[in-house]
Amino acid sequence: MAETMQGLVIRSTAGFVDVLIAGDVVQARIRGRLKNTPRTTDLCVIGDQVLVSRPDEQSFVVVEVLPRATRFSRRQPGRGPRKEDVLVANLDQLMVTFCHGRPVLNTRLLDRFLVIAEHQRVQPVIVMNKADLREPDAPSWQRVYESIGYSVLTVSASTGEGMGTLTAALQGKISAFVGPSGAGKSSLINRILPELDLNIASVSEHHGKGRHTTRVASLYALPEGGFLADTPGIRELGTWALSIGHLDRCFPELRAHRERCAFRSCSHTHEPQCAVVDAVNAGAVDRKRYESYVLLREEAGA
Ligand SMILES: Nc1nc2c(ncn2[C@@H]2O[C@H](COP(=O)(O)OP(=O)(O)O)[C@@H](O)[C@H]2O)c(=O)[nH]1
Ligand SMILES: [Mg+2]
Ligand SMILES: [Zn+2]
Repeated sequence: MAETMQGLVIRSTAGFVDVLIAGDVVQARIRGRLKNTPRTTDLCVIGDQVLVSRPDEQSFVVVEVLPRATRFSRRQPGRGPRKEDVLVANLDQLMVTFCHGRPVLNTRLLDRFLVIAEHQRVQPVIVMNKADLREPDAPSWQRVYESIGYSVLTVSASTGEGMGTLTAALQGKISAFVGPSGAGKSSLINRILPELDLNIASVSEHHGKGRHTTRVASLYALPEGGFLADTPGIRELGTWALSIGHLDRCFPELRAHRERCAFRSCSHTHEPQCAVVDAVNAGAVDRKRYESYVLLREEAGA
């Protein structure tokens, strides 16, 4: 039996994967026997650690996919037993990117990204780009999110401000950038990985079609270690339908209060003796965050 080597899947196309093994990238096919094993999840995606064998000089074969520590996924639409659509295995953090200037910060959308990250057990980091356009005082929303425990990195892809801190935060981790069109995600990624040369659109061009034509999922290696994940599914994150029971668990600042509601299954909307509503009225929980909770709850049909 040939010796196997462990590697990281960095690109996935139909039937083949690119695997990074000790600094080299090899293209490998997936062993047929693996493909035929019944499963409820994707067999092999970017971020997976795999064992690869080399039956002859020319070919590499994935013989085993190692268990995933975490996965960033969504349910395939439709009824009946649904297969999980895993976008990235072992994703460590979601860089939730907004900006000063335009497009204006939409805290509802910010909360939606944070909830998706919490639900997927991926660490969210708030990135505020276009620092060159910011007002002198730190905005009040920033204090709210920092008090909850989220970190806010202020950066500028134009001037380079804060890029050292951002690069350090990415080091050694698998990260993905999400956020509204026009916030400067491509500009930031280009600054971090200039050889990628992503397409940057002027804000006015952002409603046009034909961008992001590639459907391939990739991990891009960072010079200092770590990877950026790029998949069409992550780009569409802003439109994900939420179907989350226990949505209140995805709002970290509610955790301390929800235990003290009179009703165990309190929805924190209309019940008497609701400790969450009391906390909002007392100013201990931010009212806009609570409003996001109520709106997302309605959307989730919970
Ligand atoms: N003033 C300023 N403009 C920026 C900065 N970063 C990006 N932009 C501009 O914002 C627009 C959208 O950038 P892009 O990277 O395409 O955003 P994406 O849609 O999030 O990928 C472009 O016109 C960029 O030139 C920045 O740090 N400061
Ligand atoms: Mg872009
Ligand atoms: Zn309650």
